[in-house]
Amino acid sequence: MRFLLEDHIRRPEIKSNKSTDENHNVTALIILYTVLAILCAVFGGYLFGPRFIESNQIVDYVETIDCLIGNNEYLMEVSRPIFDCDVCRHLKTFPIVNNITEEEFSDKYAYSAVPVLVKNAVKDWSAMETFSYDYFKEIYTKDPGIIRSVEEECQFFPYSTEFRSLGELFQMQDARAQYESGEKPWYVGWSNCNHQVQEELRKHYHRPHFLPTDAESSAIDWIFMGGRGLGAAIHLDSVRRPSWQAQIQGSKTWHLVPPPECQFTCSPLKVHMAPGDIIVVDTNQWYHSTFIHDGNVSITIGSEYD
Ligand SMILES: *[C@@H]1O[C@H](CO)[C@@H](O)[C@H](O)[C@H]1NC(C)=O
Ligand SMILES: *[C@@H]1O[C@H](CO)[C@@H](O)[C@H](O)[C@H]1NC(C)=O
Ligand SMILES: O=C(O)CCC(=O)C(=O)O
Ligand SMILES: [Fe+2]
Repeated sequence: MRFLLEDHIRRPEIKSNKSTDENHNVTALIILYTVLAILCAVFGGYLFGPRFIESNQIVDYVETIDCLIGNNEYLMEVSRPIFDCDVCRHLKTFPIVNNITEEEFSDKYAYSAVPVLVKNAVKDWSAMETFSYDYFKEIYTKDPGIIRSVEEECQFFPYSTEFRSLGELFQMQDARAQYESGEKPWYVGWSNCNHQVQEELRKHYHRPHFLPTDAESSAIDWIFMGGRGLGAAIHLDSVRRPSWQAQIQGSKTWHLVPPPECQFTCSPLKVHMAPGDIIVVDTNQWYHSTFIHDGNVSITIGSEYD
């Protein structure tokens, strides 16, 4: 869940001394939210359920989207812009291309909210041979200042694990880190906002060749790592910009679900990512979840662009 809580929960007017008008707005929002929560609890299964039943993996997160997705999500639902269903009306399957030029990418995908998977898009990235649990552990723990700054300033998503920080992730036993059988599974994600680490990481990858030359890339890298059977539960981000993600090792399936206003116009989409593939998704517009397959621990790196 890569949303900025501050944007949606800790609005200044909620915390500071406020005028009566603003109080009314807050009250209205709370009432709206409560009504939505009740409607969702009653009708959520109907609204969100039927389209998912086709796929077995999906059953897990039908339950998640069924109205138990937490308070923040409602505030986000209320405040996010309406999705233009024309974007997804004709998408029956996830768009996949084998090669794409910058021009075609700019025309069709860069800012359209149409997702795309580019097969074998990673060329000569040493990340493919370098990135591993041990590699990340080494670069983050060789200097206690790094892990401290990352814990204070960057985001960490423990998903279903007990880890509360990147530091804790790197303290697990080797057998578990290597996903030996019988060990407890794990899957986490984090942003890197440390310059030293960024410099090191960027020796091993470049921005995708098809991104528009004038697109500004975020300085923040996102890494998702972990093994089979886990993944990110369905959610919507509010990072404002679309993002790309490259599969470095292992494989995962992405499931995209159009927002409620397009439930009857657009289909859910899914796509499988193998090492070397790059996916581009506007995670602010598509609800999304991921599922990691058997085999090597999945490692991805990505970033936002505009
Ligand atoms: C993709 O297309 C570009 C230009 O059209 C070409 O230079 C490049 O070699 C192609 N890559 C692959 C993997 O086909
Ligand atoms: C796991 O990764 C290694 C190289 O890192 C590769 O040779 C092997 O085929 C991968 N295994 C699977 C199941 O993909
Ligand atoms: O790759 C994952 O498991 C989740 C990625 C995600 O949620 C995102 O990039 O917004
Ligand atoms: Fe996300």
